[in-house]
Amino acid sequence: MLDSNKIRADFPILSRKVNGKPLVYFDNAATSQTPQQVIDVIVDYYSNYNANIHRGVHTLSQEATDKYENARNTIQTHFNAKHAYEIILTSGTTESINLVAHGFASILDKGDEIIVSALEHHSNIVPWQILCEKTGAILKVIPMNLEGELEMDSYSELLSDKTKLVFVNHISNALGTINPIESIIEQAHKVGAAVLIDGAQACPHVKPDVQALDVDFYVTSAHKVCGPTGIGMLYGKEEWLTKLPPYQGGGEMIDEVSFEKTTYAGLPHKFEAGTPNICGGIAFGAALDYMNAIGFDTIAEYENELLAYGTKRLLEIEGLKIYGTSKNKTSVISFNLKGIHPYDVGTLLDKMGIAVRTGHHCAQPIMTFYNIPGTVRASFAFYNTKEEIDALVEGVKKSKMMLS
Ligand code: 7TS
Repeated sequence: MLDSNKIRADFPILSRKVNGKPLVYFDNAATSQTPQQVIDVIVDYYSNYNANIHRGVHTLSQEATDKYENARNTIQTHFNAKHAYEIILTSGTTESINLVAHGFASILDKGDEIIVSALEHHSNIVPWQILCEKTGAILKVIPMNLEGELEMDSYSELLSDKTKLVFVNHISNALGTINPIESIIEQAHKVGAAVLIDGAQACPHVKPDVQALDVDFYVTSAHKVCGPTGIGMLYGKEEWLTKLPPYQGGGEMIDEVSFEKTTYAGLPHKFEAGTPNICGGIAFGAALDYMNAIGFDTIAEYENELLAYGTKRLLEIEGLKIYGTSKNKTSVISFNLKGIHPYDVGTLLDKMGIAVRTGHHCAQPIMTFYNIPGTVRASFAFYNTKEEIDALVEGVKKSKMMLS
């Protein structure tokens, strides 16, 4: 059982006020908050052993290198990757996807097909469109239904021996739908296509096992799992990472450099040019340690309770419609009030200290599908409470009265 009072005490920001009211933070899908345990790790790094890594013989550099590589091991264990060198530390999900898309430019031929889903964040759409422009590959889209689920029959029909790559999010950021990635991966592999799963929204809620999934690439950002911004990871199977060309050239990613010919470093350094976000990498490891100490089963059980309670309570409000009604979803509730713009609701909620996100959530094709400008999105984390959901419901009721 999750002790929310004890957990909330770990997050200093949760006791601040916004506009004179206690903060109710329901924008967790955009970024999660940071516990003191992770803040302490960041302070410790800059207070005690800030140094560049992989290159100094001095003590500070060695301490920083050890902690950074330990963090990579923590991430490897968390995702159950076979090798630590299959974990590439990047600036986040967006960079991880761009790295793979860049690499596939040298693999795809004109007329090859790549498949995306209708439920994607822009960062899992635009890099592939750029790839198609470069290579002449063709982008196909798995359609969605009104519940916000993927049409799996259509997916099966889209697959063929022309399909080279499929990229789908594990969980939709705009609607919370949990996609059937096991089946998506299995079917893609049957036609010889590789699969990239965007786990940015999944990692706060579940613990993916990349070997059990047999996924080729899995990407995420630390700031969604109680870590800092500007750091994330790309898991790639060794065979794929070996095949892909480097993404950026620079220091760290080379073996030997001359003006005649440069040879590249082995994994993971081949994809880690330049001085990385050292403190961020170490804090990413600490954030996963923090969440694992609570336990992902405990987190999921608690968040499911919040989702059920929030859904029931919000639906008590007349004229409120929820977008994304799959039975398989996480603690994200996207909604609108009839005849009222989501931005106006979000602005009034902020006056009451309640942080939600409004707009298209970087998933414009979903909004186009529902023919709406955007939604109000309340996304719950394990440190939220039912009392905060009550405050949201009261806030939405008040907003409705003021805006009708
Ligand atoms: N993919 C998904 C599914 C996401 O939700 C996000 C960020 C990204 C990719 C990009 O992650 P980044 O860390 O590289 O920026 N999603 C959101 C959101 O829903 N609101 O703000 C950011």
